[in-house]
Amino acid sequence: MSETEKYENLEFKLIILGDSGVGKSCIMHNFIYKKFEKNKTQTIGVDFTAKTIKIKNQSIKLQIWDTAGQEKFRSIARNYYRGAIGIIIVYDITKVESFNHIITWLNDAKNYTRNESSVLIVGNKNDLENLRQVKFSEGQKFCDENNLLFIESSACTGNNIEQIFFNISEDVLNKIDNGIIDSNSVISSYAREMKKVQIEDKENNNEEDNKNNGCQYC
Ligand SMILES: Nc1nc2c(ncn2[C@@H]2O[C@H](COP(=O)(O)OP(=O)(O)OP(=O)(O)O)[C@@H](O)[C@H]2O)c(=O)[nH]1
Ligand SMILES: [Mg+2]
Repeated sequence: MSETEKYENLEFKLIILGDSGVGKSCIMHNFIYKKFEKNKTQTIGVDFTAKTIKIKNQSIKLQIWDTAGQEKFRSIARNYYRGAIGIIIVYDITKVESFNHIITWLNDAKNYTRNESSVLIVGNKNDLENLRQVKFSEGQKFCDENNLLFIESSACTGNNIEQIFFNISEDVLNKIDNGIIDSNSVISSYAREMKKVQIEDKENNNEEDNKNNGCQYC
């Protein structure tokens, strides 16, 4: 941890949800490798990656879980929702049905994740302007009405891909700063185990001290 960092070992679990083919895997791929993979195969179950980012001098390790949009994998994918603090729901701006399904994904996520989680809605494929079926203003209105973060992106051109991950992480970080999320609940599992051991050690030492009434000779 550098001197200016406020929290140690922050690790945010993010999940990416949305209909099959909206571009979830391409978004994750572009974020990690900075390039578009045109012929990505459909995700089976879930895919996982990790990347560390910095926001306002604060390092945050992102644990990113890319889920399969296909119905047959939904129950497998749900097993990975637990503990997620950021939910990214993607629709395809050229497919209105994927926009209409956001509410289903939202309910699904809310049933299986933490109450304080941040939710970001992403209208992807905004490079395909001539095929657009969902206006930017419609996406924005839906998110304003439901108190959700909103952004449009393109995994093809890279437009706003970094912002997706920065915006949702910044929202979580603000909640930690404001006491809505306990920072100890979003640290790496290794750091959490170490903290537990330190607390147990302290309690054991206190017990020893109490036994001897603090006297070091008896
Ligand atoms: N033009 C354009 N095409 C995109 C974009 N993002 C993804 N695609 C295309 O859409 C196809 C599906 O993208 P994926 O990332 O595999 O979709 P997915 O949401 O992960 O699908 P599942 O794994 O089945 O849930 C890709 O093969 C890309 O060719 C984008 O921003 N613009
Ligand atoms: Mg995929």
